[in-house]
Amino acid sequence: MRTVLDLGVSPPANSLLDRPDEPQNCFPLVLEHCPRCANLQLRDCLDATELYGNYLYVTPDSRVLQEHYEQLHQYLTARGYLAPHGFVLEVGSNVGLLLQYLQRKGFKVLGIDAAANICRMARDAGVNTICEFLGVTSARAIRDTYGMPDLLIARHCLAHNADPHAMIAAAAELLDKSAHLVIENAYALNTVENNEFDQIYHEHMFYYSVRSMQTLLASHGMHLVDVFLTPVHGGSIVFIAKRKSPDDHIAPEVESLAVREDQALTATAFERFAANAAGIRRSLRTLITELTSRGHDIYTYGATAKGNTLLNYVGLTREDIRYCVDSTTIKQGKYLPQSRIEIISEESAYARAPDYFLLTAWNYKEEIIAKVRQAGNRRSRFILPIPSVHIV
Ligand code: DWN
Repeated sequence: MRTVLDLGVSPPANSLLDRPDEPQNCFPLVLEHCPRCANLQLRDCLDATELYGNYLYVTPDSRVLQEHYEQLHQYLTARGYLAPHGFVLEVGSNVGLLLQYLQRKGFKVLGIDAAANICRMARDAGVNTICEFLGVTSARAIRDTYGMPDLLIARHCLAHNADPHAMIAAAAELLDKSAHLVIENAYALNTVENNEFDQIYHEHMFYYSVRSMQTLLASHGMHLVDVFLTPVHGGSIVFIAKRKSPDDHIAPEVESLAVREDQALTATAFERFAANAAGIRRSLRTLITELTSRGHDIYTYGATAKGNTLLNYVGLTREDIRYCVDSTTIKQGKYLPQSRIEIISEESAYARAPDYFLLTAWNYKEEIIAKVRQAGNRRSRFILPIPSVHIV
């Protein structure tokens, strides 16, 4: 393994604090690359209960994500990976927004998620959700109770798993030879090429590429039949896999992306990625110091996991940033880990608008800026940290 970027020690990104003076555990955050299996991964993986025991990330009900669900639905049905009225099982289903969308489209749905507090919210929203980690045992129980799904989907979930082999082995238990496994994660190529070092946090244990996904699937008798790229979450890849059959059609995009990775994910690229992260740290620190010294007030927008990596790596705290704005009610009133910035609602922020928002939910840039302007705030400007520091 070779170290790509060492971000020091920090608390888990979603370990929000009830009080600003609350002590908290910090852990190393080091990204490494394995030339043998092409994996980009964390050197140290935290225990799942430390990360997901009482999980505070709730999928936002955003226009961008609803459009993404529609794109997923269109792609999977148009290419024959999902038949009408099929049975969809989602792993890491959170509060069930995707499953609610598919339910409205006539599919039979079931969720499985490890966070008990989140599962309760999903069930309250009418989505049948099992509170478990997906493994071979829970897979067999699902198969015996609900039957075999036509499609198993894991959106931004496999990478959050210290043992991806356990989840792929569980998928192999659940899928017959005609069913498909859909895995969506932040794409390693986007992370490295767009300087998205803030995607590095303890939940993101793996940063998958076509090459690394193929290696993982092959050890379970599965392979990729298709892939497609989407801009959500700063650039994600949707892998479509199944149990290997000799007559499977493999979309040409699988190999063409793999070849592009061979040219892009090089030692030089990793060195440039680390240097650019350091450059963003310098630029953002300088800008914030300059703005605050001139009496400007700054809030962050989005109590995001990636925002905590950004703030903690740059060294920004509640001394620099007055508030963090977030639409998630269970986050409001809490404090960001390490920076200890108080989280307030959008409504409170609009009532006392800052000079600048540091957009730590930059992946929703258009949606959030439009929301702020529609709320009547034409004054605040937005600092975007990725792919380089700039103001809009
Ligand atoms: O992999 C993961 C991705 C998919 O989501 C998880 N490990 C954790 C999480 O990462 P994140 O926290 O960086 O994700 P988001 O979806 O970028 O978080 C957006 C945050 O911004 C949410 O807390 C909600 C908030 N938000 C808001 O306040 N107003 C979002 C929108 C769209 C808004 O209008």
